[in-house]
Amino acid sequence: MTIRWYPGHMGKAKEQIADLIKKTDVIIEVLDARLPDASSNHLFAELRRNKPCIKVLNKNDLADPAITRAWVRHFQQQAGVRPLPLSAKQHRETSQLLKLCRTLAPHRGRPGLPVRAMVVGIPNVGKSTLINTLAGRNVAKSGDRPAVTVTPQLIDLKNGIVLSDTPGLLWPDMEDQTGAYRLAASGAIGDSALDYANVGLFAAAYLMEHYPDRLVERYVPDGLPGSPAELLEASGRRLGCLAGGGVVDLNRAAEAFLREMRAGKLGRISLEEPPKGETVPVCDPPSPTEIRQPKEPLP
Ligand SMILES: Nc1nc2c(ncn2[C@@H]2O[C@H](COP(=O)(O)OP(=O)(O)OP(=O)(O)O)[C@@H](O)[C@H]2O)c(=O)[nH]1
Ligand SMILES: [Mg+2]
Repeated sequence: MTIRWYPGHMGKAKEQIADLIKKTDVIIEVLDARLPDASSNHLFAELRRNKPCIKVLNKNDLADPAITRAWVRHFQQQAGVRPLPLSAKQHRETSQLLKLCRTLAPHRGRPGLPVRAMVVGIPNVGKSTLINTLAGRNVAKSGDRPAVTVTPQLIDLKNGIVLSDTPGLLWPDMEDQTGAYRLAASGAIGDSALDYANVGLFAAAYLMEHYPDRLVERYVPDGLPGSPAELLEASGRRLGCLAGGGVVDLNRAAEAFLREMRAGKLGRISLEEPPKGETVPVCDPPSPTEIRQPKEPLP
């Protein structure tokens, strides 16, 4: 099944963002650290032109640390881009972002002349959560489903920085269907536009190839089965997704499997890696705070 999701409010939001960007000093593009390329909307690169851009690799607490380090090196090669992995719920990590905003807009940040930073990204990557953490209170509505924010909102942090929260934006033609399936697996696509069984099979196939031990540990102690469908059947049985007669309900099994993966129950997992064989120029390594791992044990 082809995945495409471009609900009505996104067209209007695109125009509003294009307008707002003219009065913006720094663009904060929030990506999902588990799928930084699939969660990049190339429209933002076009709209921002030469303005400085911080690419926040959010949900870092859920992503594979080694792969995130490789993505940081990848983004360091892009002109005008500063990558910053973090977890939007962690206040200490997000404060780095404000420092970086001030550094990138040195001509502003004074009373009456605040740094104007716009937070953009695809749906459900954590834009509003990030703003709430930076503000220290719930000023923007957030929730665990895509398209919670549908209109832009300005938030004055009263510390020389004004943020704008914006609706998550996708693109109408999803030609890259592998990317679309990664987005769906991560939770960025509305339920109405996807078929859970297919997305679950896609995620199961990827995890069987890249993280087989995690699957064995959680669902199949006797060893990996031969196909993604059999894996979903085994996980569905473990998670109690049964239809009549003790048969596993594949749709429910796929939904439960994705829910577990998204919540980090399988440990820290990334769904894509930077292009192989990339020549990485010698440059400053990411600062310890950029690659610091959370101290909490894996779920
Ligand atoms: N584990 C984890 N969850 C996060 C993080 N940041 C946000 N979330 C969760 O991701 C979900 C989406 O967060 P939102 O802040 O509403 O995302 P958004 O980008 O504003 O989404 P839209 O408004 O729909 O575009 C919520 O359930 C958040 O709790 C993070 O760093 N780690
Ligand atoms: Mg939002």
